[in-house]
Amino acid sequence: MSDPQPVYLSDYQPPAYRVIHTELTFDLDPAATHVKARLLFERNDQADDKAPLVLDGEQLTLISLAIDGTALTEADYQLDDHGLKIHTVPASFSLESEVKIAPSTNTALEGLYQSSGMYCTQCEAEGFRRITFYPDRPDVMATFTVTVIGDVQKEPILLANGNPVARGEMEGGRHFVKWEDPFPKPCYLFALVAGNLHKVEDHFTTMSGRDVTLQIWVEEENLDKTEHAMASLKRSMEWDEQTYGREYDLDLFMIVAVNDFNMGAMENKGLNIFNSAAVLTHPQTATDATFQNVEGIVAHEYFHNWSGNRVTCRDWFQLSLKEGFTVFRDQCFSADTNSAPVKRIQDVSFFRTAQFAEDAGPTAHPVRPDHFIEITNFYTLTIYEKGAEVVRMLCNLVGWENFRRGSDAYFERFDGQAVTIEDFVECMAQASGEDLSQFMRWYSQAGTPEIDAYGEYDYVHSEYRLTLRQRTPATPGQPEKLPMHIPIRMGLVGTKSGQDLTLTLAGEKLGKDAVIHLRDEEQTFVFTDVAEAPVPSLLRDFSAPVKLNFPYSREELAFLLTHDSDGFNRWDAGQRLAMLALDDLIAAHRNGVEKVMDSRVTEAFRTLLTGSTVDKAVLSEMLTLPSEAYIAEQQPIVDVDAIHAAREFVRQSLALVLRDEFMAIFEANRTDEPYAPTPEQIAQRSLKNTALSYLMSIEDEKAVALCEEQVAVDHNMTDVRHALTLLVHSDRDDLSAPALKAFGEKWAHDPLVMDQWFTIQVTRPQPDVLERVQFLMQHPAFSIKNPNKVRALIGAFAQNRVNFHRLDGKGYALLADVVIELNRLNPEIAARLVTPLTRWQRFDENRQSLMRAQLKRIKEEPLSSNVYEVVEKALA
Ligand code: B3K
Ligand code: ZN
Repeated sequence: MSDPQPVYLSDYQPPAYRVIHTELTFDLDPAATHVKARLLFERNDQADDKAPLVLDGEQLTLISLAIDGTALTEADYQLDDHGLKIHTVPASFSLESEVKIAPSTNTALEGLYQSSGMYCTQCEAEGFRRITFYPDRPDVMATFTVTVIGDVQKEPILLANGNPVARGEMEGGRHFVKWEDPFPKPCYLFALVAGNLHKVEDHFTTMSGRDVTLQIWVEEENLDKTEHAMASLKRSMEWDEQTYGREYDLDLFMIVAVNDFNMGAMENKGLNIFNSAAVLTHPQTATDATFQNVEGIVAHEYFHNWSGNRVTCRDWFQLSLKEGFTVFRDQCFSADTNSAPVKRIQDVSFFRTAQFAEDAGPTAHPVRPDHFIEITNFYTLTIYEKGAEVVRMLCNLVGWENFRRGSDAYFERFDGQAVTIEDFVECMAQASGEDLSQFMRWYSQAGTPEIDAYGEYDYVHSEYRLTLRQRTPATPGQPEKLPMHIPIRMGLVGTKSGQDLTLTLAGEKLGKDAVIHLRDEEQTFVFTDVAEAPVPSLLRDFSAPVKLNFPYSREELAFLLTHDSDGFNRWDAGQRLAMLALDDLIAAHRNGVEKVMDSRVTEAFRTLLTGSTVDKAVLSEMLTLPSEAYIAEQQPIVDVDAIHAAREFVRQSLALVLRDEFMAIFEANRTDEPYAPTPEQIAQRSLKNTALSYLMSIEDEKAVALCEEQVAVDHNMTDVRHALTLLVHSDRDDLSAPALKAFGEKWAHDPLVMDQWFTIQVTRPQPDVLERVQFLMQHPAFSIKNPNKVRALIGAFAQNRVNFHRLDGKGYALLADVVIELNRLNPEIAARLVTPLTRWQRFDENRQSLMRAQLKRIKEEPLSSNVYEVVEKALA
């Protein structure tokens, strides 16, 4: 077997034939579904008239093939594992084919598969080729007519994209529904769902007065868990009209919840398919975080109707064109709907932990990669989140009004087309008159730019000189980097007044908060008329996805923490201050020296806890220490134990000194109000539970009692889960064991709650976790074939830093075992799961060799192209 080969962006060729119309008939059967296709093809003008017809097709059993009604013989075509080549075809013709597929044995969850007895599809990126022979590429867009035939009893509901146009009974207890989608689409947006589903229905009137029927389809027991998703959908539809002028286009919009799904959800035209974890909520079963996540994902998939579906990608290298833009859109929606600063803090804090790590590791790639082996491996934080940061920078660079005009132009000019990132950026350049040529490097250069900054105040001339030097580290395949165009939003905060000072640059008054543009490797910005010595507040609101180093003193950080007018940077100053203290403690731990708490951190926390200025949700974020994963990101060599010990020491020191203040915060934020996922309540719960976490870090007797009380409430999973987690993660097994048992029994029937039950247990710091994982893998609620279970148990364990990185290497071996098994069952999930092992360079030599040994063991296996690509890069 030869190694899988990459495809290159530079090899892109337009298709020789396009599909004008696609007609499909599915005769459903678990082991032998028959798919008939009638495809109307036309040769493109530019194509050679001798060009063969090349169709993708994988794991299909070919039954028949005909062109314009004439059956083809084996001499007319060539068939292999990846598709079909028909040697000669006319300029326009109809291709009729019939194939057989087996949904019940499809464990990869790509193409047509069964989940809890229901049929469903996942075609992005290249799953449609597992359904029928087709030019499976996004630049082939066709209208679709789809007939679904199923069993009246087992599949009373038969869904596909678009509008239902016919239905009827058939012989043998079968029935059919015929669907038509009038909007030309690439086949990755095709969807089919069939099963015993129940719906909740609502309506939305669009801005032009059209009535749209909204349906959420679920298993019967989940009918009471759809309210929040429906409300989120309606808010999203309204937001996209008001913010982008985008109206929904069909008369029907459907969401379906399925239990087995590789990702969060999928934006199939008119028929979004969701992982049940990304759509179902109920106060009793879902936490605040889940409520907010559901809102964001519902919005994201809905927004794709324009950014992705009406205007799609020319090829998969352009994936961030739809994903980066759509993530930016959903982030703005959530910011508008909830607390904007908290949304930004949470997004950035995740981004700086996880995307920075990706950008610094062996799988680093640009926002627009130039080659890949397996596109499924490129649904990454770089494509999604860094892509969104790049669109956010564009928006800030050209200003919202120009951005909106650029986006209108983009949707109008390219409606019904498959386009490139250049097309998008060009619309923004035209709308604003800005030169975005240097900016385009954000799409082609991988790696996180680092900026070293320093400033000097000149008392004599009242000048502040700020020097910025940028550097982007080498990444695989990209040893040399060019300077980026980096927008830096900033202010100068006067140390006397505590106020933002007016910024005057080269004689021009820029206001008190302005954006400066770093374009060269090194630039000095001289601010004049600076009346008092300032502390610079740089990269406000995280105006660019970069690492910024400024030699702040702890006093300066404490000053910014209370005086910065930018909420995001106030939070960031607190994180930086905590990081300095943590660095000292990590060093102390490593050197076996007694740990001493930095009183400046304690005093900063005291000010936060007793002051009244900050809103509760922001306060809760400010009281939260950087995560172990984020701290690790900042270290040259990751010492998991020292990081854990240092962070615990800070938590406990704060809790000991500020015990009464934390208790007062807890008490002040308890409420008897019935649960609602409102921003006010979420903020209050978050603050209260943060306080409880601190108190539990010292196992304060009263806090333990409060946890026991909170774990028993019945109407509020946020509180229950938090309290249960604190008990399980404490040393009070006498209390946590019965609580876990009761919880597991109470929720045995609910897979989404059982996922939480798994995660709570395998994220605790105690050393028994590996054995627990092994034990729980045998639990009846666990299944290796269900991606949510794998994420909840194995994925969560791999994030448990002290336990996954055990010095005996057993954590790594366990992960490798699961990867090897999943490589056969579900390569997409296997390739994702292996990620923590690929970060071996970050650890000490001992762990490095243990991690590499497991990667090598995986590489010995006959590998899917997915796992092959990741492991190959990791060992390169
Ligand atoms: N577009 C889908 C991606 C699914 C691909 C999985 N292989 C999810 C989203 O971004 O909306
Ligand atoms: Zn998306």
